[in-house]
Amino acid sequence: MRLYSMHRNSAGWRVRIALHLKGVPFDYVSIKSLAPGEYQRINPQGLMPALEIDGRIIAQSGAILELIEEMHPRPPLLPTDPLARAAVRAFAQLIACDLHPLNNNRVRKYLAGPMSQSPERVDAWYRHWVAVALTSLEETLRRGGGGDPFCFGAAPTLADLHLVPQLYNCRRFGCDLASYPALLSAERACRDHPAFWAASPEHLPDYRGEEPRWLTT
Ligand SMILES: N[C@@H](CCC(=O)N[C@@H](CS)C(=O)NCC(=O)O)C(=O)O
Repeated sequence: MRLYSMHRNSAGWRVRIALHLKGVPFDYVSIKSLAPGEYQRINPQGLMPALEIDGRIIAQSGAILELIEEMHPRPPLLPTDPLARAAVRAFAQLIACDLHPLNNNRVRKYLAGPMSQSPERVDAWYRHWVAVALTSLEETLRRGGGGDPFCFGAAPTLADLHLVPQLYNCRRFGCDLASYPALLSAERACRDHPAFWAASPEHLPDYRGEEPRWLTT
């Protein structure tokens, strides 16, 4: 298995956590540039991550996570109860489908470039959508008992895999996270987990110290 990603690529970080949780060995290939060209020959969409397995390329972190779960079911990334599974998926999808696509690099670049928005307005855009999403996620955990110690109970699930990179990203963009104690509590539990530790940006060969270390943010 070969994972094409870079250290702060949050969708790729989700996949790295899953691989470490399940103890699946993989080669990490650091992508230096997403400019049209070489990487698009691997993933036509030009976004990270992509997983190469048996010579085939799979894109989209959600599809990759499902594949990993199907090939390596233990430990599971979802609870056994169907309703609990749906709740975990809903939490993860709020991040992957509703928040992340609004705030990723290419969207911010488009706002700043062709849409002529100032850095302050682009940051305001980012923080607005973060606040909308994190408020819902916090309330979701609060209603469910929240952070016990992970988002949905005693073991990490897809919810935690999506939450950790997202919160790291929020801090990089100066978001105040004080209003989300249940999310922060689940994140603290992840920090004590070796799989999350191993998957964090500062443990990757392409981390050069430009961004904060996850474990000390
Ligand atoms: N839905 C995709 C999103 C992939 C994505 O947006 N990846 C980001 C990094 S986290 C990326 O490659 N961004 C490059 C850019 O925005 O220019 C997935 O989950 O894999």
